[in-house]
Amino acid sequence: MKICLMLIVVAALAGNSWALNRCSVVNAIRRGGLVGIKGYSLGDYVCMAYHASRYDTSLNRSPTEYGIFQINSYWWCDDGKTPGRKNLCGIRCKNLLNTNISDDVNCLKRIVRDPNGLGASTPWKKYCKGKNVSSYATGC
Ligand SMILES: *[C@@H]1O[C@H](CO)[C@@H](O)[C@H](O)[C@H]1NC(C)=O
Ligand SMILES: *[C@@H]1O[C@H](CO)[C@@H](O)[C@H](O)[C@H]1NC(C)=O
Ligand SMILES: [Ca+2]
Repeated sequence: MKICLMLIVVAALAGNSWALNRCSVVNAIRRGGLVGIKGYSLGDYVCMAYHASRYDTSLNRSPTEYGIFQINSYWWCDDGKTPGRKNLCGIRCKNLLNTNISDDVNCLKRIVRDPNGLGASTPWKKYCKGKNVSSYATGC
């Protein structure tokens, strides 16, 4: 049992080598001035990041979704390959895969200002919308 638990812990650590801790995500979102836009709370954004990527900034699970917020390459960034891409954030998608998320947060700000707001994010709609998300933001 002990060995089994240890293996799980080691696997979890290895799998999350690019994951930020929750408080650095909280602080980057705070600094980015996202809180209060259209009434969204800090918890909404952190909940969205958690469910989109588990805070893994290197996540590129589908060919068109990039980084901690799983930002889409059709609308928001340029990956040099998505047909018809709009690049409304004016950034390279690969810059959404490094551990500095200040540009990711800026792009999210642009996304949230669009009519759909955080409704553009499936993880937010599915796991955060209408829920009590305050615990994602506390203690940092
Ligand atoms: C993170 O990136 C921004 C530009 O997107 C830059 O201004 C800032 O200095 C970078 N921060 C660190 C710690 O490298
Ligand atoms: C949300 O949950 C927190 C504890 O996680 C609690 O303190 C708070 O009262 C709750 N807010 C609402 C509106 O239910
Ligand atoms: Ca980045």
